[in-house]
Amino acid sequence: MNWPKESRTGIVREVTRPHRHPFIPYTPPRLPIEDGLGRGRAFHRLLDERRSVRWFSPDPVPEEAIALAVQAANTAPSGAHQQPWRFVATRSPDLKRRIRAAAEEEERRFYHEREIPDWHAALARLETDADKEFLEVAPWLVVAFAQKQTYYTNESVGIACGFFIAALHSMGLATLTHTPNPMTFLTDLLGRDGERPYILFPIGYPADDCEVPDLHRKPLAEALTFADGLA
Ligand code: IYR
Repeated sequence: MNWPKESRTGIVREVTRPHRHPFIPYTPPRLPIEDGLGRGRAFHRLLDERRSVRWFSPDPVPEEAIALAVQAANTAPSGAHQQPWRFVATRSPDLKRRIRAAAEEEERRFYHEREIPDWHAALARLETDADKEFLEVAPWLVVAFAQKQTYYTNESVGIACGFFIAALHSMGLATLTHTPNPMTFLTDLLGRDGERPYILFPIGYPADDCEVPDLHRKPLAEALTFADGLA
């Protein structure tokens, strides 16, 4: 079926787009740049305080915090707006115990049986090992699943997870992007047939005696190149 569409120039043309979304105005008030930069600095300061945490407090975290973080994740851009993510949350001690047991089984294989020298060397500095106590101590486990392969599924779910992590941090909560490899056991344990586990997030407050490695972010000059000079 042909739908008349008025272009920006006012010319009406016929387009074949039976399922076209209706378009609505998007004209947010323009923020004065000084205010924008102020917000940008504050946002960077906030994110710069975030650290990945492996020692959690068992203190409870309300369900609403998880829902808010997923609402933030759910605003992520995605390939062809396919929104190919599903977040599955649990605080069931029994499920957490089973997830820990299955994750540790994979991690033991990774640490003791697989020969990946570069990877092991890079991880040695973080002093990680196959013990994943945090999977039972953290009050919540949330697994981000990628749904059916569509357009840019990995990128889309990755961006959603980035929003999710930032939202948790903004609420004073800590997490870890945990990816036991393989983690197909999560599909079975959480009954998500046809979905691919993407990241396992333990979520809670840092333990009172939590420590993190004294890592540093790479300098801006290594993260950003202004290519204007190349023209
Ligand atoms: N999955 C293992 C190893 C590991 C891998 C990466 I990439 C890290 O950034 C940290 C650890 C583990 O969780 O111990």
